[in-house]
Amino acid sequence: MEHYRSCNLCEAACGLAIEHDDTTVVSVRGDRDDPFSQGHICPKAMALKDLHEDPDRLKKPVVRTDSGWQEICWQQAFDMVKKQLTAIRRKYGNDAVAVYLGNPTVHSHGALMSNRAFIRALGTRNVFTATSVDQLPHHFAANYMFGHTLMLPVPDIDRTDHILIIGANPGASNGSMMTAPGINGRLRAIRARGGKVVLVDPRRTETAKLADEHHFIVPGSDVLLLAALLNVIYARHLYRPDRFRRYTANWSDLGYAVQGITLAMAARHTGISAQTIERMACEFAGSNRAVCYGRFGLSTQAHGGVCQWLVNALNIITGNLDRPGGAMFPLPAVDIAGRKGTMGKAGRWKSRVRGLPEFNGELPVSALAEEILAKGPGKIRALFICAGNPVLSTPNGRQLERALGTLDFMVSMDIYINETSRHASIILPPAFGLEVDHYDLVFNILSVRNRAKYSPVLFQPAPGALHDWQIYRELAHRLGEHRDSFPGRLRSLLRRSVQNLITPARMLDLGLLTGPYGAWRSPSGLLNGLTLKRLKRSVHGIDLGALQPRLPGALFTHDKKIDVAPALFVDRLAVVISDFDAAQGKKAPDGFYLIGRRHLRGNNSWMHNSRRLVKGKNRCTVMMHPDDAERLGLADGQPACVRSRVGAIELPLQVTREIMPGVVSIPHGYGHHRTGTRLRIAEMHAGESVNDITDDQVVDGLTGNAAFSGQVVAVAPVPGAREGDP
Ligand SMILES: Nc1nc2c(c(=O)[nH]1)N[C@H]1C(S)=C(S)[C@@H](COP(=O)(O)OP(=O)(O)OC[C@H]3O[C@@H](n4cnc5c(=O)[nH]c(N)nc54)[C@H](O)[C@@H]3O)O[C@H]1N2
Ligand SMILES: Nc1nc2c(c(=O)[nH]1)N[C@H]1C(S)=C(S)[C@@H](COP(=O)(O)OP(=O)(O)OC[C@H]3O[C@@H](n4cnc5c(=O)[nH]c(N)nc54)[C@H](O)[C@@H]3O)O[C@H]1N2
Ligand code: SF4
Ligand SMILES: [Mo]
Repeated sequence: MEHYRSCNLCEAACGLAIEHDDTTVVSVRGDRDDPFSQGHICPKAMALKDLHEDPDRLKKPVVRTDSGWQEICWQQAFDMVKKQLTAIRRKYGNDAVAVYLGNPTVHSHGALMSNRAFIRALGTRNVFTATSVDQLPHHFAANYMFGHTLMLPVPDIDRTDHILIIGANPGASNGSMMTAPGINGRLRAIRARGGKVVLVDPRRTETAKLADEHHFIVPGSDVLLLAALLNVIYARHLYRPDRFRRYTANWSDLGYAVQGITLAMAARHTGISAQTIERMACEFAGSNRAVCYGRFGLSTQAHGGVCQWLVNALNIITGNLDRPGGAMFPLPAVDIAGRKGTMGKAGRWKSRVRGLPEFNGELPVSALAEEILAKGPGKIRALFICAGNPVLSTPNGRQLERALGTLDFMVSMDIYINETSRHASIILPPAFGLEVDHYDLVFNILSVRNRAKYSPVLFQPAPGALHDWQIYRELAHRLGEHRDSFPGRLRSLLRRSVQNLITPARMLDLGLLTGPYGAWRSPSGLLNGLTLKRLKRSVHGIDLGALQPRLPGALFTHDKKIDVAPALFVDRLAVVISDFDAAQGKKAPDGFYLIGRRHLRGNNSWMHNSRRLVKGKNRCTVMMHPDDAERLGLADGQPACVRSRVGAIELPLQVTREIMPGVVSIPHGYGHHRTGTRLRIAEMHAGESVNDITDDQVVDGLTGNAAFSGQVVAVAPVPGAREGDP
C-alpha cells in the first residue's frame, strides 16, 4: 500500500510516497505526482522509518527517580507538572518558569495551534525559542520594514536571472526560509536559462559547485559588502525608482546612510576586491530579474540584523521586491500572519541580567543560562522545553548544562532522552512523525510557489499516546483551572468543553475556508474553493500557482509604505563602522574565525540515532586551509584543540582548500557521548559539540541573535597526539 505525505524534517517539504504493510514502512521514495517537489527527496526521508521504529524513542512519560527513569501514566505526569509548576509560581512569581521552544515546533501545526495558550496560562516573560540562534534578524527586518514579523520575502528562484546567495548552503540544507524542494535543480535551471548564480561564503561549499562564481569572505564582514554594493548602486544611479517609488519611503536616506562604508573599507575587511564588489553591484542591478538571498551564515553574525535589512534594501532599490524573479511574498492558503501587524511588539521588557531586548514576546536564548544561574529576584527556577536540545544548539552549551542542573524543576516534551532532556525531572513524549497528521502552516509562507497539502496519519500511535497539542492543552487547562470554588470549577468545565470542539483539524479547516483560496472567500469559492475535505482528496497536494505581486496591499505598515531606512537600523551603521575600525589588525596569529556547517545526512542535533544517516566517515571535523595547517605544524587527521573564552574541544583536523585561510569550520549538533542519554546509536559516534566553545556573550547588538559566525578561536595541536588519533 502506498501513503502520500509531505516530509516535515526540514523546510523543503518534499512529497513522499511511502510503501507500507499497515504496520511497517517498506520503502520511501519521492512522490513524482507531488506538483511541488516532483519526486525530489534526500537521504533523511528514509530515516523516518528509523525514527518510527527507534527503540530509544519514548512512548510514555518518564520521570527521574533515584533508580533511573521510570514510566508513569499521563494522569500522574500532568498532576506532577501542575503541582510543581504551581508551587514554583506561587512562591517566586510567574517569571520563575521559563519556556524554550525548539526547531521542530515550526514543523508541527498542532504545536503551533496550542502552545500560545499554554504560554499564556504560564504568564511568563521568560520565553525563548530557537529563533534567536537562527533567523531573528529576518523577523526584525520584516517587522520594521513591512510591519509584520512574518512578512518575509522569498526568492522567486524559478524565474530569476541572477541570484546572489550570501551565507546559505542550500546544497546541504535544502534551502531555508525558502521552501523549494529540489533546490539544486532549481539553481541549475537558472544557469541553464542563461542566468547567473553568485555565492559569497567563507567555505567553497556544496552550493559553490552549482554557482557561476564563488567569493570567499571574511566571516562576519558581510555587512560591509552589502553596504558597499548599495553604495555603488547609488553612486552610479543604478537604482530603479520607477519600480518601487509607489510603496516605499526614505529610499534616498538609505543612500546617505551607507555612504560612510566605502568600497575601500569593504574590500579591506571582507577580502573581496573593490573591483569585484563593483562588478557584483553592476551585474546585480543590471539584471532584469535579480534577487539577493542571505540566510543562516548572514543572520548569525555580530551585525546580522543590519545585514538582513540591507538584503531587503538591495532587493528594493534595484526594483526587485515584489516582482517575478525577485523577492516575493507568498500567499498561503492558511494565512497565519492574520490581519494585524506586529510592529511595536519589541523592546517591551529586557532580560534581567544582560538587558537583552524582548522581541515579539521572546527573549534571546543566549541569555537563558545566566537567567537561571544569577541569583536574585526574577531568577528562573523551572524550565519547560518542547522540541529543543539547547545544550547542543545554543552557545556555551556547557554553561547551560550546569544551569539546568541547578533548576528546581524541568519538563521536556521530547521523544528522546538526549543531552538536554536528560536533565529534566519529567519527559513527556508526544506522538511523532508518521503517527501524526501534518500541514505546513509555516513553510507555506516561505514557499517559492503557493501550495497546499494535507498529510494524514499513517500509523496509529501507541494506545494512550497523546499529540503535542493535547499535551499543551491539558497543561494549559490545568494551570488555568481553579478547583477551589464552584464558579471556578464550572468555568473550567465550560472552557474544556469548548476546547474539545476546537481541534487542530477544525482550526485548519476554518483557516482554509476563510483563507485566500477558501470556499467562504467568494460565491464561486463555494463550488471549488479550498476546504479540508477537498484538500484531503488531493493526496499529492495542490499547486496554487506562481507567486504574485502583493504590494502595497499586503503591507502591514500604517501608511502602506516600506520604510527603506528605519532609524533603528541606520543608527547601527555607526556601530558597524567603529566595530570594524576597532577590530582592525587585532586578531592574534593563532586566532581563526569560526564558522559552522551542515551535512545533508544530519538535522541539527537530533537525527544521529539513525544508523543509515551516521554511517561512513566521521563528519565532525575541524576544517582548515593547508597553509594554516602547515604554519601550525598540523597534519590532516591529527587531533586539534580548538579553544575559546568559554571552553576547548578536540577534533580531528580536515585539511582542505575548500576553506578560506584564517577560517575554521566545525559542524554543530554533535557531542552525543555525554553520559545519561538514551541514544544508543548516536552515542557511539565521535564528535564534540561546537557550542561548547561558542560564546554566549557574543550576540548581534541589535537583535540579540547569537552571533556564531566569526567568533575568534585559537587552534593548536593536542600535546602528545599523533596523526590519525581520534
Ligand atoms: N553552532 C551552531 N549552533 C546552532 C546552529 C548552527 O548552525 N551552528 N544552528 C541553529 C539552528 S538554525 C537551529 S534551528 C537550532 C536548533 O535548535 P533546537 O531546536 O534546540 O535543537 P534541535 O537539534 O533541532 O532539537 C530538536 C529536539 O526536538 C526533538 N523532536 C524532534 N521532533 C519532535 C517532535 O515532533 N515533537 C517534540 N516534542 N520533539 C521533537 C528532538 O528529539 C530534539 O531534542 O540550532 C541552532 N544552533
Ligand atoms: N541537512 C540538513 N538540512 C538542514 C538542517 C540541518 O541541520 N541539516 N538544518 C535546517 C535548519 S534548522 C536551518 S535554519 C537551515 C539553514 O540553512 P542554510 O541557511 O543554508 O544554512 P547552512 O547550511 O548552515 O549554511 C550557512 C552557510 O553560511 C556560511 N557562513 C558562515 N559564516 C558566514 C559569514 O560570516 N558570511 C557568509 N557570507 N557566510 C557564512 C557557512 O559556511 C555555510 O555554508 O537548514 C535546514 N536544513
Ligand atoms: S530535503 Fe528535507 S523535506 Fe525533503 S526529504 Fe530531505 S529532509 Fe525531507
Ligand atoms: Mo534553523
